[in-house]
Amino acid sequence: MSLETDLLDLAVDIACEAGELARRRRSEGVAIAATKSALADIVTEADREVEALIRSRLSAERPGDGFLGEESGSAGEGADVTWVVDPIDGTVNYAYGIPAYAVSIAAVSGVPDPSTWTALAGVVHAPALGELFTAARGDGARLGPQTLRLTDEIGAAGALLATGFGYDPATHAGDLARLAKVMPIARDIRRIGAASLDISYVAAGRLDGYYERGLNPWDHAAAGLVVTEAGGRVGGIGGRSVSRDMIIAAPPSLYAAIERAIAG
Ligand code: LIP
Repeated sequence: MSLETDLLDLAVDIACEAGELARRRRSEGVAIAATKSALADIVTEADREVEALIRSRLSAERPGDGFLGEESGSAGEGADVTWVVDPIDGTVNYAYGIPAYAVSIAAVSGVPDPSTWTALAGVVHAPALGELFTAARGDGARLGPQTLRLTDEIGAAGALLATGFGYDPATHAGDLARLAKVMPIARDIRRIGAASLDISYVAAGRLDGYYERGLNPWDHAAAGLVVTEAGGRVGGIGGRSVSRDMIIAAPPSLYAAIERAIAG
């Protein structure tokens, strides 16, 4: 066993417990607890309860680690290992009863900043869909027991791409202009509504590629490792790392094509 696989085993155990709680709360009915950055940016009581469960389990099992969560913020700065957590990614899907939502838990070393961290382990668990994407650094990526490995070939019809749009209506014109730039290389577009699943689907070959502006670290920390461990590339534009400015996840050749289309 390695540190990475030990961290992954813990993340999987916690993600499964957290996913069951999220699924149970969904079946009992969802209460919107508040809005955040915009009217459309909601948080449910379940988001808060699931993150509290994850944080409590991690604190009990690894008290010296840091934490960065979508709902409860950060703690433990300077720790060797920091957990980057989105308790329910795809919150709007979750609130509407659309099953495309996931518990996303990643362990990273160094400052929990996508431009500098080293992702060590990641799990993306979609409880309503019964799927578990996992990756440990240097140990590959899996969907359940199945090893994931990307090919760098895109069909003549073009790439099946996914993206998303920000909660702030003021960003929609730019997002749509960017989509118009990318459409010439796409056979079609999907908007699934949960970045962690979008990115994991690239690793599984369900999508050829994904890009989005405006993501937070917890949206992509786990799924980004799933893609890189499956042989894909995750980053920004012009050699920059992932940031709120842009994330692209794709096999290397398509990554370059998406980058050219967006930058063009
Ligand atoms: C969501 C992402 C989605 C993006 C949304 C939002 P949340 O995360 O998964 O891809 O388009 O704007 O950021 O808010 O459900 O955790």
